[in-house]
Amino acid sequence: MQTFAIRHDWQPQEVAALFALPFNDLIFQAQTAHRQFFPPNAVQISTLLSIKTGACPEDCAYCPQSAHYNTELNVEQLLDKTEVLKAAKNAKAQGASRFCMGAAWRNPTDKNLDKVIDLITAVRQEGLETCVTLGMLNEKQSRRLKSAGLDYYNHNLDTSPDFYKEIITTRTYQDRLDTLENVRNAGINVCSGGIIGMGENGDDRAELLRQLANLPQHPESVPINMLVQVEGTPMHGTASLDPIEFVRTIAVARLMMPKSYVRLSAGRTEMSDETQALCFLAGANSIFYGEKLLTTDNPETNHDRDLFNKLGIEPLVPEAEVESRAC
Ligand code: SAM
Ligand code: DTB
Ligand code: SF4
Repeated sequence: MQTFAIRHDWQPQEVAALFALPFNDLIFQAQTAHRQFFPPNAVQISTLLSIKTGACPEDCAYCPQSAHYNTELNVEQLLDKTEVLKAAKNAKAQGASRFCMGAAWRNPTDKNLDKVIDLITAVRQEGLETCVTLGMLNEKQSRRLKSAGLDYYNHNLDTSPDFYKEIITTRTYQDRLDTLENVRNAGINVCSGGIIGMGENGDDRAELLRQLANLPQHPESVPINMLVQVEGTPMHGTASLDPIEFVRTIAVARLMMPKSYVRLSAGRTEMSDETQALCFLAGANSIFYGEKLLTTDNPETNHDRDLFNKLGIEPLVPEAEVESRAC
Protein backbone atom coordinates (compact mmCIF):
# COMPACT_ATOMS: atom_id res chain seq x y z
CA MET A 1 0.00 0.00 0.00
CA GLN A 2 1.16 3.55 -0.74
CA THR A 3 2.56 5.30 2.35
CA PHE A 4 2.71 9.03 2.87
CA ALA A 5 5.70 10.86 4.31
CA ILE A 6 5.98 14.10 6.25
CA ARG A 7 7.77 16.50 3.90
CA HIS A 8 8.80 20.14 4.06
CA ASP A 9 10.33 20.50 0.60
CA TRP A 10 7.30 20.70 -1.67
CA GLN A 11 7.99 22.22 -5.09
CA PRO A 12 5.31 24.27 -6.93
CA GLN A 13 5.06 21.79 -9.80
CA GLU A 14 4.44 18.88 -7.38
CA VAL A 15 1.55 20.71 -5.76
CA ALA A 16 0.14 21.66 -9.18
CA ALA A 17 0.32 17.98 -10.18
CA LEU A 18 -1.74 16.97 -7.12
CA PHE A 19 -4.40 19.57 -7.94
CA ALA A 20 -4.46 18.31 -11.55
CA LEU A 21 -5.12 14.65 -10.65
CA PRO A 22 -8.41 13.15 -11.81
CA PHE A 23 -10.85 13.78 -8.93
CA ASN A 24 -11.30 10.10 -8.05
CA ASP A 25 -7.54 9.52 -7.92
CA LEU A 26 -7.01 12.59 -5.74
CA ILE A 27 -9.75 11.63 -3.27
CA PHE A 28 -8.57 8.01 -3.13
CA GLN A 29 -5.01 9.12 -2.32
CA ALA A 30 -6.19 11.66 0.25
CA GLN A 31 -8.43 9.10 1.96
CA THR A 32 -5.56 6.59 1.99
CA ALA A 33 -3.23 9.18 3.56
CA HIS A 34 -5.93 10.04 6.09
CA ARG A 35 -6.29 6.41 7.17
CA GLN A 36 -2.52 6.08 7.61
CA PHE A 37 -2.58 8.61 10.45
CA PHE A 38 -6.16 9.00 11.71
CA PRO A 39 -9.24 6.95 12.59
CA PRO A 40 -11.39 7.10 9.43
CA ASN A 41 -14.70 8.23 10.96
CA ALA A 42 -13.72 10.58 13.79
CA VAL A 43 -13.96 14.36 13.54
CA GLN A 44 -12.58 16.78 16.13
CA ILE A 45 -15.01 19.45 17.31
CA SER A 46 -14.12 23.00 18.27
CA THR A 47 -16.47 25.78 19.28
CA LEU A 48 -15.72 29.44 18.63
CA LEU A 49 -16.49 32.52 20.67
CA SER A 50 -15.72 36.11 19.73
CA ILE A 51 -14.41 37.61 22.97
CA LYS A 52 -13.76 41.08 21.48
CA THR A 53 -15.77 42.02 18.44
CA GLY A 54 -15.24 44.57 15.67
CA ALA A 55 -13.46 47.94 15.46
CA CYS A 56 -10.30 46.22 14.27
CA PRO A 57 -7.64 48.57 12.83
CA GLU A 58 -6.58 46.05 10.14
CA ASP A 59 -8.02 46.22 6.62
CA CYS A 60 -8.46 42.50 5.78
CA ALA A 61 -10.81 42.76 2.77
CA TYR A 62 -12.83 39.69 3.75
CA CYS A 63 -13.45 40.61 7.37
CA PRO A 64 -16.68 41.97 8.84
CA GLN A 65 -14.76 43.10 11.93
CA SER A 66 -12.48 45.60 10.20
CA ALA A 67 -13.12 49.24 11.18
CA HIS A 68 -12.37 50.15 7.54
CA TYR A 69 -15.71 48.82 6.31
CA ASN A 70 -19.32 49.41 7.26
CA THR A 71 -20.80 46.02 8.03
CA GLU A 72 -23.29 47.12 10.67
CA LEU A 73 -21.66 44.91 13.23
CA ASN A 74 -22.25 45.38 16.96
CA VAL A 75 -18.88 46.34 18.39
CA GLU A 76 -18.17 44.69 21.75
CA GLN A 77 -15.39 45.19 24.26
CA LEU A 78 -13.62 42.21 25.82
CA LEU A 79 -16.22 39.88 27.35
CA ASP A 80 -16.08 39.18 31.06
CA LYS A 81 -15.19 35.82 32.53
CA THR A 82 -18.75 34.87 33.53
CA GLU A 83 -20.00 35.23 29.98
CA VAL A 84 -17.07 33.31 28.52
CA LEU A 85 -17.43 30.49 31.04
CA LYS A 86 -21.11 30.17 30.27
CA ALA A 87 -20.32 29.71 26.58
CA ALA A 88 -17.48 27.28 27.35
CA LYS A 89 -19.67 25.09 29.58
CA ASN A 90 -22.35 25.05 26.90
CA ALA A 91 -19.77 24.10 24.23
CA LYS A 92 -18.57 21.23 26.41
CA ALA A 93 -22.12 20.03 27.04
CA GLN A 94 -22.71 20.03 23.28
CA GLY A 95 -19.66 17.79 22.76
CA ALA A 96 -16.88 20.22 21.82
CA SER A 97 -13.38 19.20 22.88
CA ARG A 98 -11.77 22.58 22.20
CA PHE A 99 -12.90 26.12 22.91
CA CYS A 100 -11.48 28.82 20.61
CA MET A 101 -11.60 32.46 21.58
CA GLY A 102 -11.11 35.14 18.92
CA ALA A 103 -10.37 38.83 19.35
CA ALA A 104 -10.48 41.52 16.67
CA TRP A 105 -7.06 42.97 17.45
CA ARG A 106 -4.05 43.73 15.28
CA ASN A 107 -2.12 42.41 18.28
CA PRO A 108 -2.91 42.18 21.98
CA THR A 109 -1.36 44.67 24.42
CA ASP A 110 0.27 43.15 27.48
CA LYS A 111 -2.76 44.29 29.50
CA ASN A 112 -5.11 42.56 27.02
CA LEU A 113 -3.01 39.45 27.41
CA ASP A 114 -3.37 39.46 31.23
CA LYS A 115 -7.14 39.32 30.77
CA VAL A 116 -7.03 36.64 28.07
CA ILE A 117 -4.73 34.51 30.26
CA ASP A 118 -7.33 34.70 33.00
CA LEU A 119 -9.94 33.43 30.51
CA ILE A 120 -7.67 30.62 29.31
CA THR A 121 -7.10 29.47 32.89
CA ALA A 122 -10.84 29.44 33.59
CA VAL A 123 -11.73 27.57 30.37
CA ARG A 124 -9.01 24.95 31.00
CA GLN A 125 -10.52 24.29 34.41
CA GLU A 126 -13.71 23.22 32.61
CA GLY A 127 -11.72 20.38 31.01
CA LEU A 128 -11.60 21.89 27.53
CA GLU A 129 -8.61 22.34 25.27
CA THR A 130 -8.00 26.02 24.61
CA CYS A 131 -7.22 27.95 21.45
CA VAL A 132 -6.99 31.70 21.00
CA THR A 133 -6.60 33.94 17.98
CA LEU A 134 -5.56 37.46 18.97
CA GLY A 135 -3.52 38.75 16.02
CA MET A 136 0.25 39.20 15.98
CA LEU A 137 2.30 37.98 18.96
CA ASN A 138 5.87 38.69 19.98
CA GLU A 139 8.21 36.13 21.60
CA LYS A 140 7.47 37.19 25.17
CA GLN A 141 3.70 37.15 24.69
CA SER A 142 3.92 33.69 23.13
CA ARG A 143 5.89 32.40 26.13
CA ARG A 144 3.34 33.89 28.52
CA LEU A 145 0.51 32.10 26.72
CA LYS A 146 2.44 28.84 26.86
CA SER A 147 2.98 29.26 30.62
CA ALA A 148 -0.76 29.84 31.01
CA GLY A 149 -1.32 26.38 29.51
CA LEU A 150 -2.69 27.49 26.13
CA ASP A 151 -2.98 24.47 23.81
CA TYR A 152 -3.33 26.10 20.35
CA TYR A 153 -2.78 29.50 18.75
CA ASN A 154 -4.65 30.26 15.52
CA HIS A 155 -2.99 32.63 13.07
CA ASN A 156 -3.76 32.14 9.38
CA LEU A 157 -1.53 32.83 6.39
CA ASP A 158 -4.85 33.38 4.60
CA THR A 159 -3.59 33.08 0.99
CA SER A 160 -0.46 33.02 -1.21
CA PRO A 161 2.22 35.71 -0.75
CA ASP A 162 1.31 37.04 -4.23
CA PHE A 163 -2.44 37.40 -3.68
CA TYR A 164 -1.93 38.66 -0.13
CA LYS A 165 -1.34 42.24 -1.30
CA GLU A 166 -4.82 42.26 -2.85
CA ILE A 167 -6.48 41.57 0.50
CA ILE A 168 -4.45 43.18 3.30
CA THR A 169 -2.21 46.24 3.35
CA THR A 170 -1.88 46.87 7.10
CA ARG A 171 0.47 43.98 7.87
CA THR A 172 2.78 41.83 5.82
CA TYR A 173 2.98 38.14 5.04
CA GLN A 174 6.32 38.13 6.85
CA ASP A 175 4.60 39.52 9.99
CA ARG A 176 2.37 36.44 9.91
CA LEU A 177 5.29 34.06 9.46
CA ASP A 178 7.08 35.78 12.37
CA THR A 179 4.07 35.25 14.66
CA LEU A 180 3.89 31.59 13.67
CA GLU A 181 7.60 31.22 14.47
CA ASN A 182 7.15 32.86 17.89
CA VAL A 183 4.20 30.59 18.70
CA ARG A 184 6.06 27.47 17.54
CA ASN A 185 9.22 28.38 19.47
CA ALA A 186 7.17 28.90 22.63
CA GLY A 187 5.96 25.29 22.34
CA ILE A 188 2.28 26.06 21.60
CA ASN A 189 0.48 23.95 18.99
CA VAL A 190 0.05 25.90 15.76
CA CYS A 191 -3.30 26.31 14.00
CA SER A 192 -2.81 27.98 10.63
CA GLY A 193 -4.60 27.86 7.31
CA GLY A 194 -6.39 30.22 4.99
CA ILE A 195 -9.44 31.31 3.04
CA ILE A 196 -10.52 30.00 -0.34
CA GLY A 197 -12.95 31.73 -2.72
CA MET A 198 -11.60 35.29 -2.46
CA GLY A 199 -10.97 35.54 -6.21
CA GLU A 200 -7.52 33.95 -5.95
CA ASN A 201 -6.47 31.55 -8.71
CA GLY A 202 -5.47 27.89 -8.52
CA ASP A 203 -1.77 28.77 -8.23
CA ASP A 204 -2.57 30.91 -5.18
CA ARG A 205 -4.41 28.03 -3.50
CA ALA A 206 -1.50 25.71 -4.25
CA GLU A 207 1.01 28.25 -2.96
CA LEU A 208 -0.92 28.79 0.29
CA LEU A 209 -0.71 25.05 0.98
CA ARG A 210 2.97 24.97 -0.03
CA GLN A 211 3.76 27.80 2.41
CA LEU A 212 2.02 25.91 5.22
CA ALA A 213 3.55 22.52 4.40
CA ASN A 214 7.06 23.92 3.98
CA LEU A 215 7.10 25.51 7.45
CA PRO A 216 9.78 23.85 9.62
CA GLN A 217 6.97 21.88 11.30
CA HIS A 218 3.46 21.39 9.90
CA PRO A 219 0.73 23.23 11.81
CA GLU A 220 -1.04 20.69 14.01
CA SER A 221 -4.31 22.15 12.77
CA VAL A 222 -5.00 23.57 9.29
CA PRO A 223 -8.29 25.47 8.95
CA ILE A 224 -9.53 25.78 5.38
CA ASN A 225 -12.19 28.49 5.29
CA MET A 226 -14.54 29.15 2.39
CA LEU A 227 -15.00 32.92 2.20
CA VAL A 228 -18.15 34.02 4.01
CA GLN A 229 -19.28 36.98 1.95
CA VAL A 230 -20.37 39.79 4.22
CA GLU A 231 -22.13 42.87 2.86
CA GLY A 232 -20.01 45.98 3.30
CA THR A 233 -16.67 44.19 2.92
CA PRO A 234 -14.73 44.65 -0.34
CA MET A 235 -14.97 40.90 -0.96
CA HIS A 236 -18.75 40.92 -0.99
CA GLY A 237 -19.92 39.97 -4.50
CA THR A 238 -16.81 37.94 -5.38
CA ALA A 239 -17.64 35.17 -7.87
CA SER A 240 -18.28 32.03 -5.84
CA LEU A 241 -15.86 29.14 -6.14
CA ASP A 242 -16.86 25.75 -7.53
CA PRO A 243 -17.30 23.49 -4.46
CA ILE A 244 -15.31 20.76 -6.24
CA GLU A 245 -12.28 23.09 -6.20
CA PHE A 246 -12.80 23.55 -2.45
CA VAL A 247 -12.86 19.76 -1.97
CA ARG A 248 -9.68 19.44 -4.04
CA THR A 249 -8.00 22.01 -1.77
CA ILE A 250 -8.93 19.96 1.30
CA ALA A 251 -7.60 16.77 -0.36
CA VAL A 252 -4.29 18.39 -1.31
CA ALA A 253 -3.91 19.80 2.22
CA ARG A 254 -4.47 16.27 3.58
CA LEU A 255 -1.79 14.86 1.23
CA MET A 256 0.78 17.56 1.95
CA MET A 257 0.25 17.58 5.73
CA PRO A 258 -0.93 14.03 6.40
CA LYS A 259 -0.57 14.15 10.20
CA SER A 260 -2.34 17.50 10.67
CA TYR A 261 -5.97 18.01 11.50
CA VAL A 262 -7.54 19.63 8.43
CA ARG A 263 -10.49 21.74 9.53
CA LEU A 264 -13.49 22.30 7.31
CA SER A 265 -13.95 25.79 8.76
CA ALA A 266 -16.01 28.85 7.78
CA GLY A 267 -18.53 28.62 4.95
CA ARG A 268 -20.35 25.41 5.90
CA THR A 269 -23.71 27.21 6.16
CA GLU A 270 -23.59 27.86 2.42
CA MET A 271 -22.40 24.30 1.62
CA SER A 272 -24.59 21.33 0.81
CA ASP A 273 -24.39 18.19 2.95
CA GLU A 274 -22.96 16.46 -0.14
CA THR A 275 -20.08 18.94 -0.42
CA GLN A 276 -19.31 18.56 3.27
CA ALA A 277 -19.42 14.75 2.93
CA LEU A 278 -16.89 15.02 0.08
CA CYS A 279 -14.68 17.21 2.30
CA PHE A 280 -14.68 14.49 5.00
CA LEU A 281 -13.90 11.90 2.33
CA ALA A 282 -11.03 14.13 1.16
CA GLY A 283 -9.56 14.04 4.69
CA ALA A 284 -11.13 16.91 6.60
CA ASN A 285 -11.32 15.78 10.24
CA SER A 286 -12.24 18.82 12.25
CA ILE A 287 -15.08 21.36 12.23
CA PHE A 288 -16.38 24.36 14.11
CA TYR A 289 -19.58 23.34 15.85
CA GLY A 290 -22.14 25.74 17.28
CA GLU A 291 -24.52 28.14 15.64
CA LYS A 292 -22.06 31.01 15.32
CA LEU A 293 -18.50 31.30 14.04
CA LEU A 294 -17.16 34.65 15.29
CA THR A 295 -19.75 37.04 13.89
CA THR A 296 -21.39 35.02 11.09
CA ASP A 297 -23.65 31.99 11.07
CA ASN A 298 -22.55 28.38 11.29
CA PRO A 299 -24.95 25.45 10.68
CA GLU A 300 -27.57 24.67 13.35
CA THR A 301 -26.27 22.08 15.81
CA ASN A 302 -29.24 19.79 15.04
CA HIS A 303 -28.34 19.85 11.39
CA ASP A 304 -24.72 18.94 12.16
CA ARG A 305 -25.80 16.12 14.47
CA ASP A 306 -28.02 14.73 11.68
CA LEU A 307 -25.19 15.04 9.18
CA PHE A 308 -22.78 13.17 11.50
CA ASN A 309 -25.42 10.46 12.01
CA LYS A 310 -26.05 10.11 8.28
CA LEU A 311 -22.33 9.76 7.65
CA GLY A 312 -21.53 7.60 10.68
CA ILE A 313 -19.08 10.18 11.99
CA GLU A 314 -18.21 10.26 15.69
CA PRO A 315 -16.80 13.27 17.56
CA LEU A 316 -13.14 12.66 18.28
CA VAL A 317 -12.28 12.34 21.97
CA PRO A 318 -8.96 14.07 22.78
CA GLU A 319 -6.14 11.79 24.01
CA ALA A 320 -5.98 13.47 27.43
CA GLU A 321 -9.63 12.58 28.04
CA VAL A 322 -9.12 8.97 26.91
CA GLU A 323 -6.23 8.69 29.39
CA SER A 324 -8.22 10.16 32.29
CA ARG A 325 -11.18 7.83 31.54
CA ALA A 326 -8.82 4.86 31.67
CA CYS A 327 -7.60 5.76 35.19
N1 SAM B 1 -7.73 39.36 14.47
C1 SAM B 1 -7.08 38.11 14.53
C2 SAM B 1 -6.35 37.77 13.25
O1 SAM B 1 -6.70 38.27 12.18
O2 SAM B 1 -5.41 36.98 13.33
C3 SAM B 1 -7.99 36.98 14.90
C4 SAM B 1 -9.40 36.90 14.39
S1 SAM B 1 -9.59 36.74 12.62
C5 SAM B 1 -11.31 37.00 12.43
C6 SAM B 1 -9.33 35.00 12.36
C7 SAM B 1 -9.42 34.49 10.96
O3 SAM B 1 -10.78 34.39 10.55
C8 SAM B 1 -8.77 35.28 9.85
O4 SAM B 1 -7.40 35.09 9.77
C9 SAM B 1 -9.46 34.72 8.62
O5 SAM B 1 -8.71 33.68 8.06
C10 SAM B 1 -10.80 34.22 9.15
N2 SAM B 1 -11.91 34.99 8.59
C11 SAM B 1 -12.27 36.26 8.91
N3 SAM B 1 -13.31 36.67 8.18
C12 SAM B 1 -13.65 35.65 7.37
C13 SAM B 1 -14.64 35.48 6.37
N4 SAM B 1 -15.48 36.45 6.03
N5 SAM B 1 -14.70 34.29 5.72
C14 SAM B 1 -13.83 33.30 6.05
N6 SAM B 1 -12.88 33.41 6.98
C15 SAM B 1 -12.77 34.57 7.63
C1 DTB C 1 -10.36 30.22 11.28
O1 DTB C 1 -9.52 29.85 10.43
N1 DTB C 1 -11.65 30.43 11.02
C2 DTB C 1 -12.34 30.91 12.19
C3 DTB C 1 -11.23 30.81 13.29
N2 DTB C 1 -10.08 30.45 12.55
C4 DTB C 1 -11.01 31.93 14.19
C5 DTB C 1 -12.95 32.23 12.02
C6 DTB C 1 -13.92 32.31 10.85
C7 DTB C 1 -14.54 33.65 10.85
C8 DTB C 1 -15.63 33.79 9.83
C9 DTB C 1 -16.23 35.15 9.84
C10 DTB C 1 -16.90 35.53 11.12
O2 DTB C 1 -17.70 34.77 11.69
O3 DTB C 1 -16.68 36.68 11.58
FE1 SF4 D 1 -8.94 42.33 12.31
FE2 SF4 D 1 -8.47 39.71 12.29
FE3 SF4 D 1 -10.57 40.76 10.96
FE4 SF4 D 1 -8.13 41.19 10.03
S1 SF4 D 1 -9.13 39.19 10.24
S2 SF4 D 1 -9.75 42.73 10.27
S3 SF4 D 1 -6.97 41.35 11.93
S4 SF4 D 1 -10.26 40.74 13.15
